[in-house]
Amino acid sequence: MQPISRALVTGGAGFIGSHLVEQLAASGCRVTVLDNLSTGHRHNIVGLGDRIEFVEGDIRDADLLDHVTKGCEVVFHQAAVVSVSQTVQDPAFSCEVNDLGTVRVLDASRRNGVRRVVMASSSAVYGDDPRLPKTEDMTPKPLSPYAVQKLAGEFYAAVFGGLYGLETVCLRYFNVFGPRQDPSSPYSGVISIFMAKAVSGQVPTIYGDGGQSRDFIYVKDVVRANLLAASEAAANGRVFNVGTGSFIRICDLWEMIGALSNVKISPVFGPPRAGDIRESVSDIGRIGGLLGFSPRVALRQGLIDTLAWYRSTG
Ligand code: UD2
Repeated sequence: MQPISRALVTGGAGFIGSHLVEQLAASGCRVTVLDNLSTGHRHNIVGLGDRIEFVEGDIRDADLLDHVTKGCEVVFHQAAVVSVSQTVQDPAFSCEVNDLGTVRVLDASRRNGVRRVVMASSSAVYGDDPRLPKTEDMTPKPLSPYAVQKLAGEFYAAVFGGLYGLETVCLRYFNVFGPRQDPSSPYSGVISIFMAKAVSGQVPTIYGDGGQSRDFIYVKDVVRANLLAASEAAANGRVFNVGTGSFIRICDLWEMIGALSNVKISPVFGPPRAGDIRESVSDIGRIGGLLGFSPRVALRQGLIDTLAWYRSTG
């Protein structure tokens, strides 16, 4: 992998962003973190080294973006309204952040000679297409403002490549988990919620019958996918799934977390969540073939490491 000398990470104080910042700084890269701290936390990047500059601000601020993209080789665009439900409740606000903000990131990048922008997209763009696994050439069927916004970001990325020659790569994340994922909202990732319940001996709620499946990928593997996307020539202009190609059902997930944390708590079952997708699993042939990516952290090991982190902070 080519070393990156200078990078901007939008949303760098958030869950995925902060792991990316940590890895970039460890490889010798100078990193600017742009985060408005709406869901990120300063403490996520404290102590990660003196190569990191933190700028508190918003991706809708064009002047600020102009300033922070100057001299950057790569921009990792992670900042977004990440809750699907929040975009359902407030489509206009989330459109401003996720669409206008993304256009501003791309625009500042091309004006300041950034070589490549790596963008966080989502498996949400597939909607409930019943065909499995999800391959990048399926026609997207967005079911929420969030999915539309992420898909629009992908199209803008392609257009900025075609019109201005800006290199872009879009990564469709499946369900990402790991340390620093905040369990405090009802819309937090299920693993963060289940971990918090297991650590505090509380009863989890499973929405629906628990038979729904997800492809969970450990955050450090997602970081590696980002670094490959930034450096590999073959990535330019492409969209990639970032998952493991495997899945687990939600009821089995709770059993596994219960066993790893030595708790025997039966979950309660609530009504299915509106808009919940039943089955989700990625095909990772494209990212494997073009970028040589395959996940290294098995679900069980990732859960063990994540549990240790929740124990240490809880
Ligand atoms: C994930 C992403 C979302 C979007 C979407 C694409 C997260 C946090 N969200 O949403 O941003 O990309 O994928 O489709 O990664 N569940 C329970 N009990 C709980 C919490 C959740 O049963 O306390 C279930 C939930 O009903 C769902 C599954 O667990 O079936 C996963 O839920 P999630 O919120 O972690 O992620 P998801 O797939 O809805």
